[in-house]
Amino acid sequence: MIINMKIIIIIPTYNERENTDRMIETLAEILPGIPDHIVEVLYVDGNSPDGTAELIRSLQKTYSWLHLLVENKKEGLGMAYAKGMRYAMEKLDADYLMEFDSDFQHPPQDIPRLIAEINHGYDYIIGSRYIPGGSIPVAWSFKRKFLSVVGNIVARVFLILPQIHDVTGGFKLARVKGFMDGFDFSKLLSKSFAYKIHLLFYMVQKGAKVKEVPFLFAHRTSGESKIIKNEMQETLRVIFRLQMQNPKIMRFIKFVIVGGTGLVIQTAFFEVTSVFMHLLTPSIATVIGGEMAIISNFSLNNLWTFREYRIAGSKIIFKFLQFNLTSFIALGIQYTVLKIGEDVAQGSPFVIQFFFFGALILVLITNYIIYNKIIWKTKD
Ligand SMILES: Nc1nc2c(ncn2[C@@H]2O[C@H](COP(=O)(O)OP(=O)(O)OP(=O)(O)O)[C@@H](O)[C@H]2O)c(=O)[nH]1
Ligand SMILES: [Mg+2]
Repeated sequence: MIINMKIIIIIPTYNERENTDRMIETLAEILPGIPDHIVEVLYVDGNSPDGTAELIRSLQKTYSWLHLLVENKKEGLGMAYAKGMRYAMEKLDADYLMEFDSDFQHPPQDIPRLIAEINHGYDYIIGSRYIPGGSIPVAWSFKRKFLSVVGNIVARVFLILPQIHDVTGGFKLARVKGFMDGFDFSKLLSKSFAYKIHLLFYMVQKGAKVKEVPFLFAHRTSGESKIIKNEMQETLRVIFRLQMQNPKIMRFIKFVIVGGTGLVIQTAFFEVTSVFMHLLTPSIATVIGGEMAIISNFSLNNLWTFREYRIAGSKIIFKFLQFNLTSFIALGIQYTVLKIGEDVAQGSPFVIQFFFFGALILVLITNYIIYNKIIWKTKD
C-alpha cells in the first residue's frame, strides 16, 4: 500500500473571488478527513483585478496548507498549470499533482475518491464525465453539450486512445516520480486549455497506470467563464503536433512513403523498358520492375522506417526472402479480393474500383502488421 504521499491540489484562478472564499472553507472541511496522505493546496492566480489573491493571502493566516503563487499577468490556463506544477514539485516536494477548477465544477467532495486510487497503485487518475456514473451538466445548452461530447470523441480518435473515455476533462491526479518530474514544461504545446491533451498524452506514452473515476461535472453558478472560443482548433493543433512527434505514427507515414516510392520505381521501369524502348514485354517488365521495387522497399524500410530495429549481417538474406514472401501474400490477397469483386460488380466500374482500393488498404494493413510483428519485430 502506498501511504504518506504529498498531494498538491493546484487551482488556477482568474477573477474567481466569488468562488474562492467558499472553496477554501469547503476544502478545510474535506482535506483533514483524507486518510493516509498529506494534502495541500496551491492557488495560481493570474493577477486577478478582482482581488482573488488578496483574499487567499488573508486566509493563509488561518490555513497552513494553503499556498499561493501569483503570476505577473494572466497567460492562459496551460501556463498557470505549468507554473503551478513546477512550483509544487520544486518548492513543495509534491509526490502527486492534482488539477482542479476553482468554480465548483469539479465537486470538492470527489477529491478523496480520486486520491483513494493512489493506494491501488495508479499513476494517473482521471475524473471522468464519460463513463457510467459521470456526466456533463444537464443545464448546459445543446450547443455546449454537443461541442463537449463531439470534441472529446474527435480527440480520442486522433490521439488513438480508445481506452480513455474522457480526454478533455480537467480534474486529474498525476504521479510525479517517473512521470511529471520528466516533463519539459518549456515544450508544453499550448498555453491555454489544450495543454491538458499534451499532459494526458505524455502520461499515457510514459506508461502510466490509468484509472478513470466517474464524477458529475457541475454547472458554473457564479463567476464568469474564461473558456476561449476557438478551443477546438487549438486542441486539433496540439493533437497534430503530438502525433508528428509520435514515433508510431511517424513509422507508419514512412512505411506509406516507402511503398509509394516502390510504386514509382515499378511504374518507371515499366514505362521506360516496355512502353518507350520496347526492350521487354509488358509482363516481364512488370515482374522485373516489381522485384526492383521489392528490393528498394526492403532497403529503405530497413534503413529508414525501422531503423531502430535494423537487420544486419547474414540474417538479412533470410529476412529479405520473408519480405518477398510477404509481397506474394499481398498479391494473393489482392487477387482474391478482386476475384470476389468481379462477381459482385458484374461489370460496374465503380464497384470494381471500390474493391481495388479496398484490397489496397487491406494489403497496406497486413504488410504493416507483418513488418512489425515478423520481419522487424518491433516492440510496440
Ligand atoms: N491563472 C489563470 N487561471 C485561469 C486562466 N483561465 C482560466 N483560469 C481558471 O481555470 C479554471 C477553469 O476555467 P473556466 O473558465 O472555469 O473554464 P471551464 O470550466 O472550461 O468553463 P465554464 O464551464 O464556463 O466554467 C477556473 O478556475 C479559472 O478561474 C488563466 O489564464 N490564468
Ligand atoms: Mg469552469
